[in-house]
Amino acid sequence: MFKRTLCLVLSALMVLSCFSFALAEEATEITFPLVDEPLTLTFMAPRASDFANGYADMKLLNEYEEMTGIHIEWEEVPSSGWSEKIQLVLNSVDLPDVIYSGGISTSDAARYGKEGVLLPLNDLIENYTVNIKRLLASRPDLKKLITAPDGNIYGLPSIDESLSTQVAGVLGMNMTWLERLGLEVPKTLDEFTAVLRAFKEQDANGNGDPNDEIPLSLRSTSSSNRTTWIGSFFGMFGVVDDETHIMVKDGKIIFTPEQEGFKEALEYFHMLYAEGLLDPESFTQDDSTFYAKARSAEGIGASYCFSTFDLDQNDNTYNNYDLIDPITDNEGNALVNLAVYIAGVSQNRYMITADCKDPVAAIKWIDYWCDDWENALTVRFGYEGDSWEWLNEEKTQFTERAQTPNGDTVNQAYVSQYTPYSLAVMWELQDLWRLKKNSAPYFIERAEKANGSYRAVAVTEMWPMVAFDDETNERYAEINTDLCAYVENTMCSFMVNGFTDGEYDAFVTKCHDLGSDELVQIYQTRYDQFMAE
Ligand SMILES: [Ca+2]
Repeated sequence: MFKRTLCLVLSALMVLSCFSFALAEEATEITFPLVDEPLTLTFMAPRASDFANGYADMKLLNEYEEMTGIHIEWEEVPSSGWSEKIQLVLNSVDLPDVIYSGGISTSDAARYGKEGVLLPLNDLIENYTVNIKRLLASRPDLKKLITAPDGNIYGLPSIDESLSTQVAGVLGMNMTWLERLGLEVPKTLDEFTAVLRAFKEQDANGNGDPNDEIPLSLRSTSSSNRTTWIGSFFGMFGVVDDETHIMVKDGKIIFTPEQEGFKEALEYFHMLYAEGLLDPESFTQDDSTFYAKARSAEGIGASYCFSTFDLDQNDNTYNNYDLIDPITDNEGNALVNLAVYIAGVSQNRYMITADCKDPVAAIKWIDYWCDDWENALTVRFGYEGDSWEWLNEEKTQFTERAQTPNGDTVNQAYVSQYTPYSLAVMWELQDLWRLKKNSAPYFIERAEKANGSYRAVAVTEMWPMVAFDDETNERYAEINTDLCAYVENTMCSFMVNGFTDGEYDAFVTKCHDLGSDELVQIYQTRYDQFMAE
């Protein structure tokens, strides 16, 4: 499809070039090339550890280069080190033209925008985009969410409103191990613990070595963000957590370490750690290490995962993983976290810096991929007819294919030869996802499970991750940076080393000393303002 579009566009262009004056009117379609003279732009972007190719070698991006006349020099940063690196870059004099896919917080975007490091995109969107302008007009909720307190938009979001992205994480379990040991799927906290112990003690992977099982392994999002996944588990104790350590309950902002259940959750995970039930690498391993374990003959017992991700990444040679319902406390209550305020919106995934050689070309470059239609699917999944396809001529239904025509399995590694896949910046809105027929059975099962048993017990309120005004943001950053680092380090230390009641009290006291009450007030004021808008 992409090639066909390219040919159509190129031939249309030859005709159109004679009448280029007509394009001075408001743009209603995108015309190529995007520039009159060849242009080179530098894009800084995160590279996932399991990318088959770098951006510069991705076929789709290379074809787009011919189409646009814009050569991209990609400056890749390993995903795991993105947060640290991008802060250094934004504080340096050596800025790329565009910051692609990796993202920064809304408050950082507002601050760097105010400081003139990032360009406001409002006029560029208004005057030079087709898709972005149209979609923002149709989705005022999105526009409100991505607009900084000063009225400017400093970053474009990447949007994936597929139903499977609604909740923060789902629990995957090794069904092969359960069957081998004749165990039932656990439903309560006690049953879950009993299963983990059985995994450890009864040679669950069946290799004759009773000491090599990893009953529970967790992913570590990044070196500065090691507890996001484990926070999803805290629902078994009546509280959920993420890297902000801020939640909303009955309209009130709450600081999670002060909530009932938080301490019990840390005690529980320390118990798992001390008994050898929790993978010691849970807070340090990157995705490739994690997935290698899950796919290996030895396998893992359980983990939290994205609902659409297979823990074995479509390779069930040794182990068959499946999703199970949320684990409840022993009274039958469960709680899970939502992914984000508007499900599937990742903010500030495309930012143009003050040093950009050609901001107009840069905004046009991304506009093409944000069409909420075939281009959005293409940049995410690859070519139509290869890794996904329309099921009828009217294009009212599409499906992801399990295999390409070559017989290759369509998985992340395959797709990432062609496109940035999950790191692509695209706008896939709900209306597009409603056209999808799922081919791989686990997609349907997982989406249903996530939207059934998980969504049913998900929190109903959430901090919308909007930015603060400049003055507030300075104070917010002063408190938040140190406080979050302290909470994060202490959580990891408590789970690994254990803690006494006195040490926990000292932890909460130190959080107060670091300004947790003022931080809650800062969030509350902005939350009230946002809800009233
Ligand atoms: Ca074993």
